[in-house]
Amino acid sequence: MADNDRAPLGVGMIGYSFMGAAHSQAWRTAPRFFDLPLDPQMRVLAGRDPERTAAAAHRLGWDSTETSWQALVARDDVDLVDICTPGDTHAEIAIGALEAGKHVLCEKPLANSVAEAETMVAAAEAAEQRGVRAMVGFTYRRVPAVQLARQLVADGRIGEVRHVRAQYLQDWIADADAPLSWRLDKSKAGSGALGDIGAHIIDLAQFVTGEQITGVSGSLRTFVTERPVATEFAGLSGQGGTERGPVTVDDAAVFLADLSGGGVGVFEATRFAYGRKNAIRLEVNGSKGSVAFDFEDMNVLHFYDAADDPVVAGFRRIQVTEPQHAYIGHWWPAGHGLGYEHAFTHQAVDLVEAIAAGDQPTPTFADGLAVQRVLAAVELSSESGARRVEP
Ligand code: SOE
Repeated sequence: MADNDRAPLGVGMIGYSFMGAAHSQAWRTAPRFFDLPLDPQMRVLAGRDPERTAAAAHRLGWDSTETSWQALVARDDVDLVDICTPGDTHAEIAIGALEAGKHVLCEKPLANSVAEAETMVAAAEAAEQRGVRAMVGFTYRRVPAVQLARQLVADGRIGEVRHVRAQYLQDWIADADAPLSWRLDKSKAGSGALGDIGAHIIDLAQFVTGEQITGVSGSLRTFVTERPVATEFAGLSGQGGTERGPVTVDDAAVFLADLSGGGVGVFEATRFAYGRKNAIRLEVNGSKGSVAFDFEDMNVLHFYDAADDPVVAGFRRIQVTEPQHAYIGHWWPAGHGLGYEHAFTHQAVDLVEAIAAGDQPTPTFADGLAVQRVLAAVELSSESGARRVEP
């Protein structure tokens, strides 16, 4: 039931795998830990398989189901459409929902191409004129330690940005016998490590520095070119059969980047870093100091102030768990820490608050398009051998 003194916000979600589960957790917890101006109601989950969708709706906490995104979007009790599907469906669903007057939250990357992303931005800008909002799901921005890093840079605490060093390291397909999934199929995912996890570090670098990537020189690799076809798959793992199929995306992406403030960046996204399960590392070196974040120690930010007394200078290990830090006051006492899932809750909170205030939530679809342009520039540089490609 909707909370009596707050207007309901009917939510419909499409897709119920890894991201669907993370977003469902966010919709369940957001109104219970944050005083929201609207009351999110988990109205409907859409999936193609009726039985599996019904089971997922029961497990994840959705009131009803539909077997098509069109039926979900058409419902009068849906005010916001949450897209948790592979990238090949983002454009048609987001544009359909925006044109139907529904707010949209779309998982990253925004689309599988710059052209698609441009059509989504156009639809979002037209919908904004009617008070309809759209956000793209770069959730790592909403980790409190990342928020603190951005604040320190914005406050000039590290001076002018000279270096960005960004890595996103996973190993879930380092085993050549790990089966195929939609993330390894270009027609579904658009690209491999580059778009799936490289997109995150591109957005993080631009978010924390407040600068844009203005040129890249990149190289993509596919180490394993065919794999067993999956007989079952969930999240990031599954079972393969005897049939084999082609890998049509990159396994790893590395690139150099120019930053709009004159600095330089080194980026690495791979699914073959054995031992690294979800290691996101960002270090920004400036003219007056540095900040460094490692998702494997996600409640901590390291900060170096070059003005410190050399006798006692060193990286400060800041526990970002004080009530003064972003979002923390709504959760636990100092030192208890947050997890991967909390950034999804923060994402839902910020979206609901923006909708209620009539503000534009961030990251916008235009922010998503900016990331898409960098992805395309890295792909072009890798394919052409061009030393520098502008996004
Ligand atoms: C797989 O790499 C994945 O699920 C990404 O798609 C998500 O965006 C990331 O948060 C976790 O890993």
